[in-house]
Amino acid sequence: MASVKVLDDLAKMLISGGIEVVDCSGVLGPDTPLLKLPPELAKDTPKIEVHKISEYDKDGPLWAWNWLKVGEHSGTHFDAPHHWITGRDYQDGFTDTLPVQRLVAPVNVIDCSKEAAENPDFLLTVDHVKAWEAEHGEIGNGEWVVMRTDWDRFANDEAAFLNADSTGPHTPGPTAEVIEYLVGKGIVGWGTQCIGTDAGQAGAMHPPFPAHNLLHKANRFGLASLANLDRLPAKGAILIAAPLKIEGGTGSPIRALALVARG
Ligand code: 23J
Ligand code: MN
Repeated sequence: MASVKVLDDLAKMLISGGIEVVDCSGVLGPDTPLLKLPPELAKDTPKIEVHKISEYDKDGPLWAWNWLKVGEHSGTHFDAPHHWITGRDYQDGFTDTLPVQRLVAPVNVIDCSKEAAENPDFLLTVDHVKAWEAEHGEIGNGEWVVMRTDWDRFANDEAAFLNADSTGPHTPGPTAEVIEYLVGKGIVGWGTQCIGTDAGQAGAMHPPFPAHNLLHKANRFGLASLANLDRLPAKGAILIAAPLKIEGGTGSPIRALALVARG
């Protein structure tokens, strides 16, 4: 069976390091940056708390363990279709019902790090994506697409990560047209290195929060606060991005892992 040889080769390459597993998640803890919404408009996700149950002490002499208070949309995380009103009716749009076959897929990494460094409000356009495809190859059905901005360098500083002023947050993201274009290509999902899948100023776009609106309307997934995308090739890596199987969940923190060929 051909598939046996593929998995046998993969296993050998994983053991030898010929395929590297790159950690595309940031640290999840009390200092992880969290989304801030206008208080008159909406409730925020709560601060992350890590509570010790025991650490080899009177509350558990031989073991250490914690319990967590954490919102679904915290840190490096997954957006399921039911997260947005446009995706509300998909029965397979929850963390416990979505098709896991789709979560392990080739990843296209669009490098916008230079543009984002020059302009925190940088928006990725269809022309830019088409130019990227002309250079690296077409984006295919069932694949992930992620926007590299190297924003993870701010992940230890919430103010810098959110980059908000009196006019709101200023972080890079996609235009509505890019998400429409990629959904048309059949992508499984779209990911960014910022607090959400949309740009900081996306509340004023048409439709508001176009990545959320258009991805989830089409039963596609979102990934936010991804890390270490500078360690991935433009094409050729496999991304594994799987949410916890939360009952009726709309998202979940993830340990995003990329398989990258070395040498
Ligand atoms: C709720 C409302 C607006 C946004 C978000 C959540 C996210 O970015 C998220 O984590 O999905 S923009
Ligand atoms: Mn989210």
